[in-house]
Amino acid sequence: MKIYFAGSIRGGRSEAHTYHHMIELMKSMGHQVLTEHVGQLNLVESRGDRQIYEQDTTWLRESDLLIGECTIPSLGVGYELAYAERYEKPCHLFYNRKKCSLSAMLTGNPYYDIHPYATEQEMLEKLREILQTL
Ligand code: 6K6
Repeated sequence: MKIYFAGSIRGGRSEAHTYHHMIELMKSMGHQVLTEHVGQLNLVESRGDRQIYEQDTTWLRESDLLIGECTIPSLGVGYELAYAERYEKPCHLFYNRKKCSLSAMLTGNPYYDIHPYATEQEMLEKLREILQTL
């Protein structure tokens, strides 16, 4: 499956290690992660914003599903989630319930499959379970 992984970049990088572990799990199960750079720990922005927007929206349209880690509020991730809904991509959203209270615009929208978690281990187990059913 082609997976679009969404996680905060300019919104803040304090959960980048979690993104990295999620992406490693998806790849280890044979999936293609289109946005692997989101999990890079030392991320260097080299492209212009227009190019980023065009590439990411193209990848979103090409993807089979979106996996989002939403603990850190990010305008870019919020935009991607609405875009994915518009193109009817299945969306599984994760957030650490000890660190944030997710926006009602996501938790109130039945389109999204939302998975609150308390530990990274618990979240990775749930992610593995979801990927096994694909
Ligand atoms: C180069 C290497 C790593 O990052 C860059 C340049 N920046 C971006 N590259 C690719 N996608 C991006 C970049 N900035 C934001 N995005 C997309 O928006 C990602 O797919 C993320 O899921 C989301 C993050 O949005 P912000 O608002 O937190 O930046």
